[in-house]
Amino acid sequence: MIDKQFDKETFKKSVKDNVKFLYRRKLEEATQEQLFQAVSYTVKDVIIDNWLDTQNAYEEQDPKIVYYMSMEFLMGRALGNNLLNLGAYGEVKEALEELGIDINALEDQEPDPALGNGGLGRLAACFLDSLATLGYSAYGCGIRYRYGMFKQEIRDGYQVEVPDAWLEEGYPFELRRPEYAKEVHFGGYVRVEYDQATGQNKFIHEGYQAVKAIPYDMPIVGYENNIVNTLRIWDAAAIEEFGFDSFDKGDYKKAVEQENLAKDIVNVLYPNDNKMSGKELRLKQQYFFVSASIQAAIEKYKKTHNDIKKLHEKVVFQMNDTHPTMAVAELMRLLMDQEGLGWDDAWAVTTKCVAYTNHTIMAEALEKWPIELFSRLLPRVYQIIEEINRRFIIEVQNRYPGNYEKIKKMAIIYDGQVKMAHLAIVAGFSVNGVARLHTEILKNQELKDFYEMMPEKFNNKTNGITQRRFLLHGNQNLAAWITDHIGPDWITDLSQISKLKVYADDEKALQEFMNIKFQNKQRLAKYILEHNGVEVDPHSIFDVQVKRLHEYKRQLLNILHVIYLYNQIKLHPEMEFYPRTFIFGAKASAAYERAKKIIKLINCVADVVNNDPSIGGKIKVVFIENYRVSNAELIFAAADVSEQISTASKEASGTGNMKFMLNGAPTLGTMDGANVEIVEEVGQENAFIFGMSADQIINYENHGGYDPDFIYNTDAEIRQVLMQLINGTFSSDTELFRDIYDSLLNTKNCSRADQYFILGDFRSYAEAQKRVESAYKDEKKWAKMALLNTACSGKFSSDRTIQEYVDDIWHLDKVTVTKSEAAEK
Ligand code: 7GP
Repeated sequence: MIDKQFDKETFKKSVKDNVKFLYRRKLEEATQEQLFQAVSYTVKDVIIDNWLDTQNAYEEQDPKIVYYMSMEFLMGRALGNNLLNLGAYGEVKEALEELGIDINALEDQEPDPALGNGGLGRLAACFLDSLATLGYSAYGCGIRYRYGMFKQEIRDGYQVEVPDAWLEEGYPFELRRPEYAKEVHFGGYVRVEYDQATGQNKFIHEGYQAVKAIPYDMPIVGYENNIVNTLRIWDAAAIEEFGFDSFDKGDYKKAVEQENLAKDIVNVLYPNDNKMSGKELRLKQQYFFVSASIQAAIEKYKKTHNDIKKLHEKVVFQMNDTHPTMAVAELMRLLMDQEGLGWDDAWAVTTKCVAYTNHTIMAEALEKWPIELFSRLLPRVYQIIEEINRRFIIEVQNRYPGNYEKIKKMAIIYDGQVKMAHLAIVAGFSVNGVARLHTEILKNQELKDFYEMMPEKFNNKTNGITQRRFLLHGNQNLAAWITDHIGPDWITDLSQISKLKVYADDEKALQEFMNIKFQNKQRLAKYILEHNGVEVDPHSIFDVQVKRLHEYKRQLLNILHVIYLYNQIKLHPEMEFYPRTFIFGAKASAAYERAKKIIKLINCVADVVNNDPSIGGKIKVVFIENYRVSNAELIFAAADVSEQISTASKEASGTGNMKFMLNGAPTLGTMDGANVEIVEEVGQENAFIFGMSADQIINYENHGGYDPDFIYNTDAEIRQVLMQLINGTFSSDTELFRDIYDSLLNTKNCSRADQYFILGDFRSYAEAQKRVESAYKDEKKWAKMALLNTACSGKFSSDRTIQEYVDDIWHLDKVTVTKSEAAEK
């Protein structure tokens, strides 16, 4: 059926027509960018037919809908992925070839819609792909930031942030839907009025500033199933009528204010990962998209249902961390102030509609808002939260009479602050962590009091990733090889990939598997040469750490170990050493000074090591600029070693770890996050595990006793490495890395020496790295290990994760969509 739509000749004609209509040019005259646009519009045309069919099917079958509420959706490029999911990649590739167009070059024209920071945002994108593929009705709800995640340039070894104007050329895969615009209100005050008729108080919000929220819909194409779901992201605009009105009244100032408010709200994504930014504008962003999304959800429900008290039978809101937690109060507000429900009815509905996922235990990521700010910006919403808090405290008191500690620890509003996680837990009917270990830590440490009071809410949903982007698209050679060996079922049922296990001792298969890895390494080497100007040897071990830069993720441990190896080779030039390329990719939050220093350090070490002829090219260090979804696909496919070296207990799950595994790279990691489950699937012998356990770390954190100075004083090689940070080895400015040095030791400048236990884990890491080297030298053993990683990755599909969310939390109905006659033509 899809082949028909992609009748080559029709397709080619459509591309030519688009070039003509859009640019008044002939195909031969079009730029690559214009070709990308023209082809994308042709593809969008096909998608829209499916989109309409899906809409019709949903209307007929009336399934329950999940609204995945997230401040971030890190989608990555759409063209190639959409073609694959439509089942038309091959045909289109051929058709384009016939037109003299290279599909890869075309895909490279697309900006990465980078409306997210890291793990949390990318997870949301994988979930949308799985929801559409599994046939569930779902909306992603978010913000259409004009500027997404900044582009990273490396100048003189430093990160420089460059604005990401991803919409500049026009984005072909979005649809503006002004007919679904909503109004969102900020500021003002609440007037209470007694309503004779009902005998109830009415709460009337007045004197506010209004912003218009305009949705843009992006199609989410399911894999070869005709389903197209929607990512709905909101743009903001001033409310013209109001503006003119104010202008007429001479209230020019107010009109301008509204204009500016609208412009500011959706201007830029906050570039923080695992850290809260307590900015007023951020709070506005949160309320803006939450309010618009919930209004839209209620409106949609009411079109075909008349009992708002049954909303939960058809609607569920999943809150991606606490950023959308305002959903709780906003839903209450709409149910009471607009739909006329009393508190108890509204609460009964709300608490069956909202669920919360926690993505981190990092204290600095916990959202707390000053009452002053909150109540000024959102007076009615704040009032509702106050009431939720008042009632909850009574419950706590009843449960723990006289225990004021409990109130202090559990209240939603305390100490002048609104604690969003507490609100999410109190109102949510489900609270989940994102890997087994993480959920256990939530239950036993971070959220212990809540777990004790409401254990039934807590559950685990180990993260997953979509194999369609990270293998089928990102590693096409391996994907084809796998399909040759076990058939194509793995594409929609990754558990099937275990069938590859029978090839674990098949020499021919192993050889082919490693040949593909080698080709992917060549492809990455070419990318690195083109983008970084560094030549790397694809025969060396590609040892990769790509993820956001954060101290807990310990890129510092990695680079300190590189320095250590460098010292070893210089000291013992004769020693056997298998050539290694250490590849880093990481953005640091623009305001995170130490993280940015670590990037500079990596680049300084690279400069020295890469240019020291005395080590004979045994070590190369490469920092890949502007790590993002599109180059990640190349990187995972080419990796030999997956560095997952966070301080145990700190990485909630990790998802990069799963992408490496899927592509046949064994994990070098701590027993943290989902690494624990990866090892469980693949076996200890097919991973390289090191370091202190989460229990040990937590024990040190709670009771003290960790002493990095002792290690420094007793281990000369570690001491040498640290000294090199401040003795001019890597920078003539000996103060440049002083802060990093200080952070590791009990100096006068440091309050918590080596907070992330880098020295504590150093020896164990170095020893694990030795094991990597000897394993790699044994070609057959390595090939088997790599293949088994791929073969054992079945659990880590986001399809599995989504099915668990559906079964345990959302209870959605499966939908099938058949192609309509109209679309067939
Ligand atoms: C991340 C976690 O750090 C990562 O371990 C996890 O795999 C990912 O979420 C998806 O669950 N957290 C964030 O990206 C983040 O910003 C703060 O968390 C809310």
